[in-house]
Amino acid sequence: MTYILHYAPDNASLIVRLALEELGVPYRTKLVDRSRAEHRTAAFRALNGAGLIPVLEVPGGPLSETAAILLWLADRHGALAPPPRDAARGAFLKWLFFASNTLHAQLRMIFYPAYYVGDNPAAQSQLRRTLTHRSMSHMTLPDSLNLLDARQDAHSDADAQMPDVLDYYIACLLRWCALYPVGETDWFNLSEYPRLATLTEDLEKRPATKAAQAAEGLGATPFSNPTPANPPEGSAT
Ligand SMILES: N[C@@H](CCC(=O)N[C@@H](CS)C(=O)NCC(=O)O)C(=O)O
Repeated sequence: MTYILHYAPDNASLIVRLALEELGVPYRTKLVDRSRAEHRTAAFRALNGAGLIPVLEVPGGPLSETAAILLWLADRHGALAPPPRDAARGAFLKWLFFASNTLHAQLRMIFYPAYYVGDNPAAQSQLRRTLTHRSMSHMTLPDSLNLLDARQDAHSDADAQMPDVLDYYIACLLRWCALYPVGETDWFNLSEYPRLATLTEDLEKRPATKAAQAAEGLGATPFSNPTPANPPEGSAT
């Protein structure tokens, strides 16, 4: 079966696109028009009850949750992740879940503060300030990025040869740290995370990244020095 990726440009679906490109498996895309809030329609919710992008249609039905889709693809195609019995599998799963349930979740809070603290601008600013300052006592965005930067030590040589799905997940999260919310990204400086910066440059050399750049209008350096997406169809927000 040809997979169907329900996507919006520069949304979490980008990570799945990169994995599909890297695997070289056939897929087609179906735009979710965010400018018309298509992800909130009954038709889209029939695919993902949470109303979130991405969805990947696979032989067993529609799959959602980015990390689950990535893991499913890696296991099904036997690539882009350590296999179940590999010694590196545990650490891979730990950081995949960390990227999904901590870093990605933190980013959602600064992208959509109203979902978490309501419409009060002061409360929203406070949430952003709290999440974007280094704390060391509880996990904030810079703390999460520090941990992921340290994780790169463990396998950076292998990365340069053959990235895993988590590398692409992290690269996209770094892209969004640099771009969103527009005008409120001062807290983020990729050079403070040198091993992650190297990862972004390595991934930008790969044909999978080039394909995604063209498909979603991601500019010349989509991870290491991103510019706002200028997609041929649809909109990022
Ligand atoms: N936990 C979800 C989060 C996905 C997510 O945040 N998707 C965004 C687009 S990047 C979305 O659908 N946002 C619309 C909304 O939250 O209303 C996953 O990992 O797939």
